[in-house]
Amino acid sequence: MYRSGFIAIVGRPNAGKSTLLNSLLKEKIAISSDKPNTTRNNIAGILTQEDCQYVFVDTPGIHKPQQQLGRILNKNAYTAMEDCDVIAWIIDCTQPFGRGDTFILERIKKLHKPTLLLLNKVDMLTKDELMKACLAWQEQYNFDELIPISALEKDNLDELLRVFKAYLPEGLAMFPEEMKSDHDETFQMCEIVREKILKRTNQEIPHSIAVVLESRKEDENHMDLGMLVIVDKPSQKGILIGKQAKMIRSIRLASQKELSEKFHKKVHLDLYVRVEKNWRNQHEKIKEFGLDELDDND
Ligand SMILES: Nc1nc2c(ncn2[C@@H]2O[C@H](COP(=O)(O)OP(=O)(O)OP(=O)(O)O)[C@@H](O)[C@H]2O)c(=O)[nH]1
Ligand SMILES: [Mg+2]
Repeated sequence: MYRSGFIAIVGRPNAGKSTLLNSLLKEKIAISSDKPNTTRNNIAGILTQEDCQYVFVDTPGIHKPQQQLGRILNKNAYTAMEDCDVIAWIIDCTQPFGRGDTFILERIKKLHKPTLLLLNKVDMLTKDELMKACLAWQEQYNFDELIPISALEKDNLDELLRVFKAYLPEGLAMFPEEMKSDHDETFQMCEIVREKILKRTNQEIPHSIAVVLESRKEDENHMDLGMLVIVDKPSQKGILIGKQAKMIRSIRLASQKELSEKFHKKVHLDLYVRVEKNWRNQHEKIKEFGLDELDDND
């Protein structure tokens, strides 16, 4: 019997959703970082096996929104939960159940779908601590399964796949076997640059940037890319460029390196920084930067 279906990977920011997606696919599909709300779009990772096609959907971390962008990020995650066959709620098991979790749990209760709780980051806990965490989480809800994993160390992921399969409906593959993700190259390129920025900046800057591809020219061995980095305050532009342009240079070089590796070509990247004041509260801008894919104007 062939099985196929959608598994929504949801949870609070920083729980390890994107790391898990990449570990399951054995390929970098989504960017990750230690900054909350790294992921902004729903990103499918498709794993096709002999008797099963898993469509994992990485989602933005569900959080208390401060801006319109935040509300749209939550909406993206909620939509994935509504559209999936199985919910994989991933939690950072070094953190106790908190207020942020109650919002997610309320949604889960309403959906009446198979829900697996993935206790992630077990590499940070002793066996005793893990046991206590499992007991504490079990009290919150009647989960179909509790599975301890380490997305980073790829611990217990074979077991996780085995369990997921049991909850997927019978059905044919929905995507061609060679298809690994539902996002195009432009998206992946911009995300690589955004990740390099997230890793080098702090506080408001990681949340305030957007990256847009302006130009792409290439031949067999070379690729010339021009990208726009949007910030939402003039002061952020200075920080991003840095003293003697050191910061932007470091972002550019690290991005070029990864882009060259990924696309098997020598990449030359130009970066321009532009201020779009308060863009995170403007729906038109959010859409323009590709962050509201659902576009139902709420
Ligand atoms: N020790 C440990 N760290 C992990 C594990 N999984 C993820 N991390 C780290 O946790 C941080 C957040 O990981 P992400 O995968 O970006 O988290 P996310 O849930 O996608 O976060 P958002 O996209 O912001 O919602 C990164 O620094 C990861 O390296 C794990 O199993 N063990
Ligand atoms: Mg993520």
